[in-house]
Amino acid sequence: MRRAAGARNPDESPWWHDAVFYQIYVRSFADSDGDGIGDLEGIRARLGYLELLGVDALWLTPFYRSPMADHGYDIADPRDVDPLFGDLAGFDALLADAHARGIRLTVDLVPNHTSDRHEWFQAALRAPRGSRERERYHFRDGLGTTGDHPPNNWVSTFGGPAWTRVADGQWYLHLFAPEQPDLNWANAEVHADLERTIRFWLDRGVDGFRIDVAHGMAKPPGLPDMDHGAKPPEGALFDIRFDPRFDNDGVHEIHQRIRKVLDEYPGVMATGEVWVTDEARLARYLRPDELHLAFDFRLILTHFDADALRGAIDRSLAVAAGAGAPATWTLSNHDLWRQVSRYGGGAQGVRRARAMALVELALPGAVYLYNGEELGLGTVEVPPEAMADPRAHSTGAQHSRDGSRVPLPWEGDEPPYAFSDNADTWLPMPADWAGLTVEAQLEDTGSTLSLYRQALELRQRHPAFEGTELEWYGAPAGCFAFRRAPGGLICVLNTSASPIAMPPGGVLLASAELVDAKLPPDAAAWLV
Ligand code: TEU
Repeated sequence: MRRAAGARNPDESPWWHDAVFYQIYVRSFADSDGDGIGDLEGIRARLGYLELLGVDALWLTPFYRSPMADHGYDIADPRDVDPLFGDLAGFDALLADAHARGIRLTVDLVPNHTSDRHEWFQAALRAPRGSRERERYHFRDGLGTTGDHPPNNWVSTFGGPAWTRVADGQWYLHLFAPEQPDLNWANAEVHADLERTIRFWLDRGVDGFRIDVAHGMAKPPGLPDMDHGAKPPEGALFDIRFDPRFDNDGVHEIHQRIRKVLDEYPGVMATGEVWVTDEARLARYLRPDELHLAFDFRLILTHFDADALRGAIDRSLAVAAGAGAPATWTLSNHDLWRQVSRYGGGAQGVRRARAMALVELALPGAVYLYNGEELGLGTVEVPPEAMADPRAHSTGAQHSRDGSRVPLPWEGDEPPYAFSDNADTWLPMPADWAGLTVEAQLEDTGSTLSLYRQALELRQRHPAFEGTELEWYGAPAGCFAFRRAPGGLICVLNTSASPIAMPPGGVLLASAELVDAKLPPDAAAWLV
């Protein structure tokens, strides 16, 4: 039974403990004004779809005032809506309508950096070195007699040096694009301004935040060089032992301050984008006075292999349990290849993605879906001349994130599939998506959209999903089976090449048709 937004029963666990969040990449969801770019009114007009799909909450990517160098992750004013996406009144209308449908709304918070067009950065450029204006960012003199070498050897996540030189010869730090200068979190004004932003959106009624680069913000004293030759342990990302740019201890004090503000607003939460894979270090972000949830990207980084997936699930559960927080599962977002493509693409990619949807939605904890995964969309090959991602521009087309950001197909047989009434969408839409539109899948009981709808409904209503414990069964090679306790849901995954017999029980849902009561390869099933 859906719990009404804002009306939480204090005896129950908080709503976000097992919520299904749906990430809306605002540019790509639905365009209401014909400029070929998605907007807030487009989302409002499609809330009925989201209710039908059965998600509990939305995460909107940044829709704030921005020159859009990184499509909104470069913010010039975090307390206003960019005219491209609408206005504050439109935001309030969207929020009210979402709540009226029982859907909560969370928004993106980007504390690590601003846009280079933010008034603070513009003032810093005009001000002299050593000024209060420059103190809000990381300005430094360069190395060498003429100062024309960057202050240290850090590289930007988007490629190239993490430093850009300004007119008077100083350099400023940007861990992302040059248009995204890093804020100096040792500066009190920076703290005060984020608090203002948090209160601004909470006072309007949002239910929480997704915090961008939540392992960033704090920088090590003295900004020591990174060791470009050091290799973090297999699978690890941004390991502080090898990379001083991220996951510095000072970040936790920042999260504690954020949490203090959030705690003044009952029922609100924050999920951190924490690209830290070391278990103990990740768990620190989930301490009771820090983040409520933190994405664990292990599942995304794991290939379609039952043993490897089981290992990833176990590690995520252990981190969460150790921290006393729910696990936070996700299989895709706007930065990564869509799961259909990661698992091999084509029909096989779709089969595997459907199987993994059932695995993910069977797990205890919170789940984040990324818009379009419920349609089985793959990552699209965007022609180089159409690429819009700053990462593609600085590091090459193979690193473009555009292919996972193509607008969603709603209806009809050809682009723009009712995403917009303008055929010139901000990224071109493929000609072969007619079979993948919402319209084409809605009435088709075998469609991926129908699978997600059924799965979400069962997850929300069926008592088998109760409880936070998970027990593994013995299973044939290439397969796994787990049971939720005390609810009793059994989830079986087959990544092997042969059909497998299933444990006794009635089948609630399967990602593929059973063959002689056996689960085919590249499939998962739920039983009770
Ligand atoms: O991403 C931050 C981030 O750490 C990712 O770029 C990560 O390195 C990558 O996905 C791993 O492959 C966030 C946003 O999600 C992204 O869209 C922004 O471009 C970035 O921050 C800067 O704000």
